[in-house]
Amino acid sequence: MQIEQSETAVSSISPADHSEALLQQLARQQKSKKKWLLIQPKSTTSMMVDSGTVSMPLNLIMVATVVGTLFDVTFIDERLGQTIPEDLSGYDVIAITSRTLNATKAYLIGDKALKQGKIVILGGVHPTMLHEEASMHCTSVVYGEIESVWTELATDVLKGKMQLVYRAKELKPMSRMTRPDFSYALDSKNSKKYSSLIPILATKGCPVGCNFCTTPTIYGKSFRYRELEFVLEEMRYHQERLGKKKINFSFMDDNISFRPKYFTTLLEEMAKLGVHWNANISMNFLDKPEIAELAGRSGCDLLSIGFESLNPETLKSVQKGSNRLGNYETVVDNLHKNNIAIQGYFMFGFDNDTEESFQLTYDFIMKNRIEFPVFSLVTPFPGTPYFDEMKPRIRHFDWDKYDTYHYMFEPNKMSGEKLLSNFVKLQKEVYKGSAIMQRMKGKPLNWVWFVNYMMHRFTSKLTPEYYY
Ligand code: B12
Ligand code: SF4
Repeated sequence: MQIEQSETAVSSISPADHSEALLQQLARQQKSKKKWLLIQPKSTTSMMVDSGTVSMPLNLIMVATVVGTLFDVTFIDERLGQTIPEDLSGYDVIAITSRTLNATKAYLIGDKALKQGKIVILGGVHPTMLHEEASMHCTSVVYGEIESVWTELATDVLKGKMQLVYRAKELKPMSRMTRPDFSYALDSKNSKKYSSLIPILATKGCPVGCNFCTTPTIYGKSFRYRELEFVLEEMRYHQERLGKKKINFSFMDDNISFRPKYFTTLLEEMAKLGVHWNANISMNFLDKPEIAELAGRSGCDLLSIGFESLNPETLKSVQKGSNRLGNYETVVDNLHKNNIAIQGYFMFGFDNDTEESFQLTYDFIMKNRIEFPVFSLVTPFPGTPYFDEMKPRIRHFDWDKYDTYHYMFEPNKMSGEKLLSNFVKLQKEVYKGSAIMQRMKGKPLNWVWFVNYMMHRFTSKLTPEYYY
């Protein structure tokens, strides 16, 4: 197939060329529907993030849902052991999602598909942040969400005339977001390896603006949300599909509590549905006991909180304005009183970190009985202000290592060796049998115990060499 590619770096699409009506007309003229192969590549990381039970990729499911309105879709998730065919002749478009940790893999697939003359589309966080790099391995890059550029992208696929980058001038309201069609993932081979948690999205964006996070760069200060009724309708749909009330949902939102009124109304409504849920959340208003009480009543089992650091200077340096050290213990206490477990994220390797930082963190975790502590090494992701600041000091630009478990730069107040030996020691200490018992005793017998068991096995084998 002959694919034309415009010379312009970013599409400047005129509404006349790309109206919805034109798209529908072109779609009707397809002799047979064009075939898209959507791929979730598996990274090479040896850490637990991409193996064993994996979460359903809501990003690719949403892409499939949008693409499936006009085209035939085949869905491949390499993390489930599904393989990409060598011969791609059965497909017209190969569309790949990529974060930084699987960018190298995504590029390899893209290169192979280009050699076979396919339209190759790259999307996801990494191609968005580094669209010039990504465009060397594809026909087109989608900047940010597919929904906001779909009319243009689909029209061009049908015309066989692609732009280098599709970037929306303005983001579409989330009210126009279609309910994700999970059958793409659930009907695919080995789907039993997916976690039973159902990913769901109520809001997008986070205006907090931490300098190490990609969200403010991609979506700016925007914060959008779906009408509550759509979110609840999606929950009811899954309850009916699975024939039970108690469904476990996992919110994929960047910061679900950013609009307190929206969040508390959502929780009130969820309490009536009898579902269970977990989410990423920033701690800014969890210090209010009534919010934690409402979260518990609405079925919240676990909240993932980026504590990041116990050092106030560090919190200031990364512009994590939502974290107040003085509130940490109150937040934990409020959640625990309502039987909400905490997945606490802690980062090490900041310039202000010293050996003492590890002991402080250990003491905080043990005293406050944090159920599921997650430790990562500070990783400046490309495209963020933090990456630009740290670039001269970064040790490698091999994207396979951008899984937050690699030693990226030497902090100012500690050698790399000391950083890693303390990092390993802390994980082993927190996940040794007696420490697990101290943190978990009396807590509900659920998957959080299992995670601790898995982490125990995993951390007992860790050595500093893992992180180089
Ligand atoms: C929820 C979440 C998780 C969940 C679930 C992940 C999952 N299975 O999807 C959990 C907790 C498991 C997780 C884990 C990790 N995460 Co995370 N996570 C997120 C978060 C907050 C939301 C992702 C999401 O699902 N959003 C909702 C979906 C619908 O939106 P979306 O992903 O943006 O997809 C849209 C567009 O990107 C686009 N699109 C996406 N793919 C494609 C493909 C094509 C072809 C097209 C056309 C368009 C397109 O259209 C989609 C639909 O609108 C993001 C922040 C963010 N906003 O991206 C971080 C984020 C993706 N995570 C990040 C990181 C670092 C991690 C971990 C390494 C953390 C860790 N130490 O364990 C692991 C790695 C997991 C993995 N294997 O990828 C980073 C990645 C940075 C980077 N440059 O790669 C992010 C961006 C946060 C940050 N720090 O900036 N994460
Ligand atoms: S609070 Fe979380 S989602 Fe918001 S900018 Fe900071 S790291 Fe990103």
